[in-house]
Amino acid sequence: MAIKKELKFPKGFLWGSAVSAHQVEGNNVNSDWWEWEQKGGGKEHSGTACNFYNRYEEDIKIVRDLNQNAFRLSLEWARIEPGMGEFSKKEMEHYREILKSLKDKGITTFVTIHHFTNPIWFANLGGWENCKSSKYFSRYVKYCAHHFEDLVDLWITVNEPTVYAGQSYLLGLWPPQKKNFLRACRVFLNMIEAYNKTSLSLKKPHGIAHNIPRFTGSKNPLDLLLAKSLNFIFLDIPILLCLKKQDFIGVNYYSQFKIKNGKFSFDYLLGRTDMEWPIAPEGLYKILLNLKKYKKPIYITENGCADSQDKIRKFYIKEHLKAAHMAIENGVDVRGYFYWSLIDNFEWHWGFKPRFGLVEIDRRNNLKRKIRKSAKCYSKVCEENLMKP
Ligand code: GCO
Repeated sequence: MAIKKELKFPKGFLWGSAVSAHQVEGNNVNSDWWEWEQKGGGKEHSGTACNFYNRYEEDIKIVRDLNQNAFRLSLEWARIEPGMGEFSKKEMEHYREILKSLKDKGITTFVTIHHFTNPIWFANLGGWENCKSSKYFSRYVKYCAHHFEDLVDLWITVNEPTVYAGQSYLLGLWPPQKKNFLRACRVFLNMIEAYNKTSLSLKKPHGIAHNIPRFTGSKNPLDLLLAKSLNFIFLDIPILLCLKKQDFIGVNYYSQFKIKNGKFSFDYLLGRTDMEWPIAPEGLYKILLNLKKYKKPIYITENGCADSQDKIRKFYIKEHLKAAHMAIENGVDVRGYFYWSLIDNFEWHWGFKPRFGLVEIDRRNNLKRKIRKSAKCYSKVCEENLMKP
């Protein structure tokens, strides 16, 4: 649906993109994911990924040249604390260089402390199932606060605890590939406990990036009840469990799912991504309206689409920004939007095939960065803080 007037966003709105360490850096050899990949886990090995570890300066220049005023990245626990209680000065300095490069360009730093991957030593102690996991994690967060907080503007302590617990302990798709509902619940609750405990060490504003899908139902009352329950489970429960501690709510939104005769189905009215996820900006609008009751600032910390040919990305971004703008006009305190992702990257057990990047990575030509057309459209919105019809 074309917009009739310019959509102006609030003054100081953060416009950015996001990446995570394991998905872009390369050679994350002390992590549980690397070890799992070595044993044949997932479709592909992350290998050098996008070599962001060595090419971060080039990518940060792209962030600036695309008029983004903010950037979300993650610190890699397995690099910073490769052995239990042993911290790497070299890696600490490496991350300081990245953060300094962003700050020197006037880019707001949005830093994730845990984004799915763990040090091997932590995994060998039972990982997030271990009742002491929040103690081990607290030591790491305290170290990050002490060594990075002068260069961090906003913290995300944990990225998507529901997705991590679901993929790794319920569906068994990610390491350690368990399939047990109670273990998944324990992992989720330990991650929430870790967030609540460690937030005391952080002085800068902090929150969790919640993956919040939207569920709708058919006219059948049972479908509607199931959709309502799923929305409560995926939206309200994670937020209520850490509401007091959160300075803001991070929303990772991708798509909407319909419950029909008790089963998941997809409405492809507005099209679909390369991963067959429906394009459903209405879901983002409904989620943002629903979050208003919590009276916390909101950042859209991830929103994006797998689109290797760059056919739908411009439409996808515009439709979701329209949804965000409509929520803002309805009094929702949305303060920023981070497109997932800056560059094509390692999409977990799916490997490198899904292409989410504003910037294409040519994996056959030395990981050459190629700015996609859609990136330039988004860049215009970032520059003007408004979206033109
Ligand atoms: C997630 C993660 C990202 C994904 C992105 C696309 O939400 O799963 O934060 O690591 O790559 O969401 O699936």
